Amino acid sequence: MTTDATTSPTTVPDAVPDAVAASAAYRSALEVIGAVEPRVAEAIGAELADQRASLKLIASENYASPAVLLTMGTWLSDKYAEGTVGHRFYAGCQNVDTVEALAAEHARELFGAPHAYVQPHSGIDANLVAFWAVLASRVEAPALERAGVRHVNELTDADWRELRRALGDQRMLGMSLDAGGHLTHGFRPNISGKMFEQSSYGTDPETGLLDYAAVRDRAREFRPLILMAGYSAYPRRVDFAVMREIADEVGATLVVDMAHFAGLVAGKVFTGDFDPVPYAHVVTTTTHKSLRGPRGGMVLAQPEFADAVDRGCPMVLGGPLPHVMAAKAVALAEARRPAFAAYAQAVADNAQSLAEGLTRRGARLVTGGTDNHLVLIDVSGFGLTGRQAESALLDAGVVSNRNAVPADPNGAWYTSGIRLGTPALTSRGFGAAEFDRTAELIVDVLSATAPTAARDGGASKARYTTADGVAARTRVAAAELLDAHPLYPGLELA
Ligand code: DSN
Repeated sequence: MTTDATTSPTTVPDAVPDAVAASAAYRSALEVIGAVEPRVAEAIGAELADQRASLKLIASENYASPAVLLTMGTWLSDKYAEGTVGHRFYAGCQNVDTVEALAAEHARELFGAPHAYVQPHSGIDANLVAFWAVLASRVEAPALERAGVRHVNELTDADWRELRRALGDQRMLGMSLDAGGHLTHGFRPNISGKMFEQSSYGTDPETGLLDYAAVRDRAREFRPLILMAGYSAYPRRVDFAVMREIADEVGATLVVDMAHFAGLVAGKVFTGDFDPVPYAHVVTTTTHKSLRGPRGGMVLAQPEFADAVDRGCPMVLGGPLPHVMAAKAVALAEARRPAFAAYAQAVADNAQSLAEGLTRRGARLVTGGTDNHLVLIDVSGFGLTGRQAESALLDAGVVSNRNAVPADPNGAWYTSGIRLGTPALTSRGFGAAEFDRTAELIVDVLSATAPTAARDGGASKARYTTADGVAARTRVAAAELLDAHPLYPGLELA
């Protein structure tokens, strides 16, 4: 992949997708699919109906445009293209070269990054590419050879220890899971927790806010190779200028996982010290969350890491998905339009409205509010676990997910929190009033829900009951909101 941003800016079209044309395209596609396996065609249609009918508040989900979705259903999928643009292990990659180069160019221009690698299939993949790139760029080659790696599945814990030792016992410092960090930031269930000796920084127990002085102290003590920043459940901005200062002071490489808030960076809601791109050595992201693209990942890098990042496939990635890279190009082109900046600002404004609506009605929020796209309710204030709250909300047509809160007494499975995000419903056109009404519905359901005893009579963290009629009433109210803001307006499958 080219590493400089010297190409002339791509022309970004302003036309909005035509619902009539999209309807015709999907109808034809479903007819073709249905002729082979009607049950799959039916499930695709049912998924649209389900998505249209649910109040989707999962902070990591969104609705990609028909243009992005249609791009994935093409014969670009049929091409193997291991390697990089102009340097492939397969013949006939000229069109894949075109779409990959376009996606990378849009990414560089959108984020102001010197280098972009658009092959990762997911956020975990993007992080793996970044971690190997840092190891490859900063650890001497003889150490890698001495590791004598066998097939990864055969490695025992002792092997991993040996491998880590051979790599010089490299360390990663990331945000703890219960403070909102992500399991790919060095935690045991993920390979990053085996590759690196890991330590975490948390948040201030009083305020719930990131305590930069504590991060600095921990970094000085732990001396990580990688200082990891980014989160999946922290409802605040991060000051990346300070994080870079800390990384520089201890000789660490700053890797920022912006998967959750990439849309806010793209839409210039997070600028200056809150934009990770100028400060991080390497930035990773998914493309399907607030960025509203296809399901996939991406890496942005400073020039010194570019070559190593480009070795992502085959080092840690399978063959690139050309149809998805093409869809990334389309989504990134969309994100460069003025309308996307307005969308991103609305995502943040709506999160404020949701947070204020919840707080006003008595819900306790971790950190007391939000300045990004998500809020985290501590549902212990309602006498519930996250699991009970998640299920009760789902019964009422509100789709959310349970999430640990800092120092969660209920652990990572039952949890004490509910995470809510605004990207998806903002894509449907919800504004401040609709999010305030959504807050009212959520508090109604949580207030009307109580734990019930387990089968053995003891306390249950999963069982609950909601007062008669509340779930049904909420479904009706949610349907009113959803009907007023249709998903893919004008798109008709029949
Ligand atoms: N699964 C994503 C989320 O929900 O935040 C992160 O991997």
